[in-house]
Amino acid sequence: MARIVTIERHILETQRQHPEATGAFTALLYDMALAAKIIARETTRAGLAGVLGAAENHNVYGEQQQKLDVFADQMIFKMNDHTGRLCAMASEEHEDIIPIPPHFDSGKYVLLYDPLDGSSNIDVNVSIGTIFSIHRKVSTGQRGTLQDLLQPGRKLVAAGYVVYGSSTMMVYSTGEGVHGFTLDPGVGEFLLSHENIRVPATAKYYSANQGNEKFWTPGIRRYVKWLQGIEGEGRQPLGHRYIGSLVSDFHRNLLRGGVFLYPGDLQKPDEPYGKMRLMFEAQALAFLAEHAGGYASDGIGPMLDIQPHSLHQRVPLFIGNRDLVEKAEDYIRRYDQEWVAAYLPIRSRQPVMTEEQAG
Ligand code: P6P
Repeated sequence: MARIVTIERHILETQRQHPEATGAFTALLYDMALAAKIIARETTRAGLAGVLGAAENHNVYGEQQQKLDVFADQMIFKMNDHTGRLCAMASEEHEDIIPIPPHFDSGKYVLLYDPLDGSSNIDVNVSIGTIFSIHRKVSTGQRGTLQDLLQPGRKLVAAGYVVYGSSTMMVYSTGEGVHGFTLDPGVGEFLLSHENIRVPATAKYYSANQGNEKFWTPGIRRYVKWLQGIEGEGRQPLGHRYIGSLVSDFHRNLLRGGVFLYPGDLQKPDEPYGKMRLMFEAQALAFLAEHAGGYASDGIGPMLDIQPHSLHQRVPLFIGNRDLVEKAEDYIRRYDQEWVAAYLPIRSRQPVMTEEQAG
């Protein structure tokens, strides 16, 4: 009989290799797994429990919040606010840093999360996902500050996602490989199903919203033609797969090989950075991609080396097989100087923090 490894057991075994790691880190990952099980249950019942339909309030991007969004956001907060493991949190659904309530202890990690990415897909029963990442506290004060959140991805201690699809899977890494667990609803446990995931050397797919082609820069247009085997000598075309739910597109490309791209463009010259959120989507997935042998870039350089300047900073995202992502950087270097000139000054902005926020 195959070894049955629950996520708890796997986290503990991984942590044993880090004697300096306290149980807090293990428990924090366990808490995320528990939140995922509860969100999975609600997601499955979404069509039935009257959870569907837009909530009256909107999120910071002006997007109508789906009730399941609100539920997932609150679930993750309530699972983590009292444990004493975190000194602060940040959510894609909240404009500012989420402090730990003063009557709870403050801990040595910060948690950033997108509670339910792709929420516009809820009503049409398309897979959606939760994305999370964990940084160590670096500020000197008692409680967490913006300085603890605005760290480059290279400093992450862990990241992961949950994909609520045909089955519910949780994929995470603490820097020791990328591991996938599938939820056995009968038992209510995540069981190890994909140990040490590596991006396949040969890619099968590219993922892009072709509906945006009219707005793409010259370099991106040529790059996608290259992916399609139209440009470039004798290339085999990649299949086009685009679900419109980042976690699902990323997950498929991680397992089958491929590249996901959401480029910036010059529709609005002062907003050349595209749609993806650095702190709630791109950093976490870039951490996983690199630890699975892949790579992630904003088209200029490694996503993990970008020094964030604001919590809701958006970045272009190219992520998947390293050779495919680096090819995107080549095309941008060669053909998109105008776009680069518009984007670089924004990319290199310094964080704006008050004395207190700088910890
Ligand atoms: P578009 C969902 O809203 C999301 O943030 C990601 O999950 C997804 O990859 C992307 O937006 C889809 O965006 O503009 O192609 O619909």
